[in-house]
Amino acid sequence: MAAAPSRDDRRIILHFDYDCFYAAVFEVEQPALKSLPLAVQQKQIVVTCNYEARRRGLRKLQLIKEAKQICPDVVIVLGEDLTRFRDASKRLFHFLRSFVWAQRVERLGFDELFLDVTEMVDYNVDLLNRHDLEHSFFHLDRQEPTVGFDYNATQVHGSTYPADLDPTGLNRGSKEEVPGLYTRLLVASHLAGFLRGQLEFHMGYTATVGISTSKLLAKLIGNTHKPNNQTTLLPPYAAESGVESHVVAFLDAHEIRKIPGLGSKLTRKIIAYLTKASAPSGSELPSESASDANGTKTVRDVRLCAGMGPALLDRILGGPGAPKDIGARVWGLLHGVDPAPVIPAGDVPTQISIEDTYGRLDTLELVRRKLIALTASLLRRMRTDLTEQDLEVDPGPDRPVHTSGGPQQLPVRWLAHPRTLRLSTRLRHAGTEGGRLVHRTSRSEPLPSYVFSLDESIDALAERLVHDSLLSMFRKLHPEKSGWDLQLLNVAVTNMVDGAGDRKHSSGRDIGKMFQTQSSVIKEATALVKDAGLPGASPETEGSRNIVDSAPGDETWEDSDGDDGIPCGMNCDICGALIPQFAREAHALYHAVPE
Ligand code: TTP
Ligand code: MG
Repeated sequence: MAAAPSRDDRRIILHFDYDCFYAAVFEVEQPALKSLPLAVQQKQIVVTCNYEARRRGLRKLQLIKEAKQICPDVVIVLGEDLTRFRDASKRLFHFLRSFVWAQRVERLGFDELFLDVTEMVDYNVDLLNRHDLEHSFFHLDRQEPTVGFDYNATQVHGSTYPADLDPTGLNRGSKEEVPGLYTRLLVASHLAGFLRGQLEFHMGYTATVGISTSKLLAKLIGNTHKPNNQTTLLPPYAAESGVESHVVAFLDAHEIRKIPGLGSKLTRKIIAYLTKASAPSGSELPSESASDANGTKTVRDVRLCAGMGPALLDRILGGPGAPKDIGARVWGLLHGVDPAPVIPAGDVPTQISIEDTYGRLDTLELVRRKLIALTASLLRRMRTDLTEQDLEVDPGPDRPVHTSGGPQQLPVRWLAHPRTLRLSTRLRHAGTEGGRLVHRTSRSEPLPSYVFSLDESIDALAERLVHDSLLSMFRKLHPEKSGWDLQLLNVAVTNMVDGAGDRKHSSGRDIGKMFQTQSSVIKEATALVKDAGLPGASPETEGSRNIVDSAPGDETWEDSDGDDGIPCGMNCDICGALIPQFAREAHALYHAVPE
């Protein structure tokens, strides 16, 4: 067996997974649902259910019919419209990110986050008073020494792996490891506990958190204690005289297909090889199809297979299209070595657009109604994507317990102001203009600043924007009174200008004033919301014009779902809908089950 790959455990990564996310979104909207068994339905499937339902025997990806048999009083809510989940996901992302220095937070799907808290943890480890660890203070802000929370640095917060380790026997900085890995993970565990408390107190959501030194390990270790819990993977991470690496011990029991980054194709090839290798006459490298590649194999099975190491993995997995270092990379993953960085999500999208297609749209009244509906969706997306919760208010106690009555609401402010409003249309039958085939036509005009008012209802603002701007833009695009047969309408805001001059970007200064509870701060924050978009947002007098798009197809146009910063997933082969990676399994079932 080849040597274990070398480790680099300088980073500290937290993985957040919100508990039964879709169900939690409904529970936050209607707290009365919390005590009832609740299932979220897409087509005939329970995509998720709350823990009360799970206690009564329901589980994710069950048929609705089955769920009703097992638990006749289950409350079923429809979850096919993803808007509320996307909105909640963004709110939670902005909230948690505001605590993290340099905003090093990556989103994975709607309900998972990776936080790189290395800097915050190292800063706080340096400040520990070794003589009085019990009364430690975690600094959330380098500039404001009073901002933070008290904690007891003699013990790890929450669950650990292994569960029953005597901390006095722990390696606290041998040559093989990053010095003080234990202390750094311990300090990180308190930060994780604090963030979970804040998430629950302010937003009403609980999460399951993993604490380790890479995205892979943080994600996997988090899964070990669910829900509303956290787990720290304790050192030693590298094997040392007489002591097994906890990383290896932890990963060994995992099926290889559960290792993030391995993917189903690689997993199949490895299983095919192992199956053949363990057969009595197995000598040649087997072809994937020639053997039973459906069995399950653990990380341990692979690690201990004769001759296993980067070179053999290269032979098993290499081939046309495979990365050159595939063997070393996979060998690393099997040992929990995952150098993938936490990639911060972009702050705000460059534009937001909403569109819909229509079977028949040939009167101005119909166009007006459709425009109002699209504009209302657009304004809702703007409020979700372009605002953030203002944290300059009292965050409550350090680890508050969320009681009934819903989360504490924080005021919001605009992060950016789009300056331009764009309307695009597509006729059912492409026309020609100047001899070119025309697919879409667009018109852009300055976006009126009243749309940034957070006091007015979205419906009222949508009507006003359609009445004042979009209808006249439409008439300029289609001067004929009728006779057009529209297939598509798209309303967009573009030309994004950073609207938060007061926004603090790095080093946790967002929360600099967070612990100041004076009402003056709250008043200031509220005033900010009211002002946002008014002085700064007077639209530039950009020339209004019709833009003709003569691209060969519509693929050059932004997808209405594509600019939200979530890894997009793939288009479904059957219905063409864009399905996030995590939802593909459910979506396939969705088609498989009769209406
Ligand atoms: P998960 O994190 O798998 O599930 P969960 O958050 O509901 O439950 P847990 O507490 O066990 O983590 O998925 C996140 C959300 O994604 C889930 O609430 C519903 C949705 N989802 C789908 O739409 N399709 C799927 O196949 C799965 C698994 C989830
Ligand atoms: Mg989850």
